[in-house]
Amino acid sequence: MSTFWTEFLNAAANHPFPLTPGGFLSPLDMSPDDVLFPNVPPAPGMPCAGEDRSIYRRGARRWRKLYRVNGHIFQAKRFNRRAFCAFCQDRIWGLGRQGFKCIQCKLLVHKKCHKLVQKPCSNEHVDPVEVKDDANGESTLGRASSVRSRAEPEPPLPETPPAPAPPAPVRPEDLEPGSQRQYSLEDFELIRVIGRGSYAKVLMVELKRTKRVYAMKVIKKALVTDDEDIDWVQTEKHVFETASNHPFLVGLHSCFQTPSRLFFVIEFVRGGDLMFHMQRQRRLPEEHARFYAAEISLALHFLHERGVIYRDLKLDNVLLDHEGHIKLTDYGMCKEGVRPGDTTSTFCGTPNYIAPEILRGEEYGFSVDWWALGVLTYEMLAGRSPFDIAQAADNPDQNTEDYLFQVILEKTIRIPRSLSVKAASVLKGFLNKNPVERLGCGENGFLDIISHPFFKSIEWEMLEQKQVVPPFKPRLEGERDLANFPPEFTDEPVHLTPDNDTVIADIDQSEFEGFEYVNPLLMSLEDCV
Ligand code: C58
Repeated sequence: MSTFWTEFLNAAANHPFPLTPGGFLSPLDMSPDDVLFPNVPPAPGMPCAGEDRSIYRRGARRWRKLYRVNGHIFQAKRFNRRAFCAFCQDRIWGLGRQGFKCIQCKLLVHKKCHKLVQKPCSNEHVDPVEVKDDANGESTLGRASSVRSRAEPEPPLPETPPAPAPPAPVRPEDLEPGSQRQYSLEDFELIRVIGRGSYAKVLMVELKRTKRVYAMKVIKKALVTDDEDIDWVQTEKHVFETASNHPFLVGLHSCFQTPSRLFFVIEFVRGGDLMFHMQRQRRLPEEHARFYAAEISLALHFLHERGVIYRDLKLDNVLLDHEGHIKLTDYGMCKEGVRPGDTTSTFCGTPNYIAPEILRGEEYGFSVDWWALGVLTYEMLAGRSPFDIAQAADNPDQNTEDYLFQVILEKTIRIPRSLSVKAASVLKGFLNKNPVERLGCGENGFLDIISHPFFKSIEWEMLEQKQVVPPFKPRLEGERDLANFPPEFTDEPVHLTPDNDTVIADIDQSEFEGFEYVNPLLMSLEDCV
């Protein structure tokens, strides 16, 4: 059995006319093209004044794994209602992704039975790229969602399915005296939209009681309740808990939910992101790029040591605090529970930063983060992506995701001659297409990074204690200065659309039980106000 993705990529690479980029784009990713320039171009399709087309804000996506057996194209699925396995006739029930469904003929089987299916697919000739969403709103190829393979055996099938427990929101008055109170949407004033991804919208908010500002990541449950996406909400929470102990990772204030949404309240980092900073600077002096790359390395290494692959390093996710130190945000793509040498295989990330081993459909580990750091460091030093293709904008065939993937896999990376030998060497080290030879991925792991000549002037211990003065201090007028924020969200209304009863009726609220959380450390800080 091969994963469908491997085959699909091979087919795409040999395809004379590129498959539509829409085949890859997530239908959830429907915000207008996330380009950053508010100006009007001289003519449609022309770049705006000062526009650098190499830098786009594009959301990360997860691709769903598809398994091909006997003409069927199976996708992991969670079944809330009655479903019976077409192979063993038993009921498909249990938590998590307990079954597989063919995206063509809709055949349902247990995950454990899917390889044994003998009945061929009745609908074999449907081009998977052309498959449209069916009436149930189920996704087709290209929808941005994750697959996390479950190692545990299937739970035994109960005689009668347990009734889903009703959601149990905890009210402050229900709590023991002295325990932390929970938060709700009413506690916050929504100030403005500051970011958006395939799954989430991010707001700047104020906690009314303390007037403190936070970032609030809002996720619609309807987008995660389908299929196997639930565990990444858990992962995001765990990573937040881990991250609270590190100076270069954003920490979590609290979590709460409404019938339609999940909310992560995040410590607010005020200096904007590296994407915004780069758009003003074009390219950074080596000294500056070195500082950021070194702080990011420490953050990644911290996560790796705790079994987490970050998987979504990009300029938009590197925030600058008021002093100019970095903080990584967005743990929505993380993979947790990875031990040294362990691998995973979910196809995910943001196209420009996806490592070759992911594109090749190979198993991968922490190596993908060091690749992404290579791409990001290249962007800082060169002012453009290493995979930028001149004239690509004019040639529609070269403007597709497939073409980008082909370039990442095959093209030799050109390092601008203006860069120093050490900078060129660190870029070549991180951007090695072979993860085994890549800088940071060998036997010595992180040691090879900290001892690389490019980082010679870095005092790593001082750096981790924020004892090194950042090369650039974001200009901030006051607590709520918006000068460093991307302008594209300025006009967006901050309100959340009212809950829709029919959408809510389809959500299995039991999936989100226990989501509420209050960070005790941040809470006690608040009480000091
Ligand atoms: C920043 N790229 S999680 C805006 N986007 C985000 N900002 C923050 N967290 C996240 N303090 C995002 C996104 C996430 C997932 C979906 C995609 C967007 C954040 C966290 C903590 C500030 C921001 C740019 C920016 C940075 C600072 C202020 C305003 C805008």
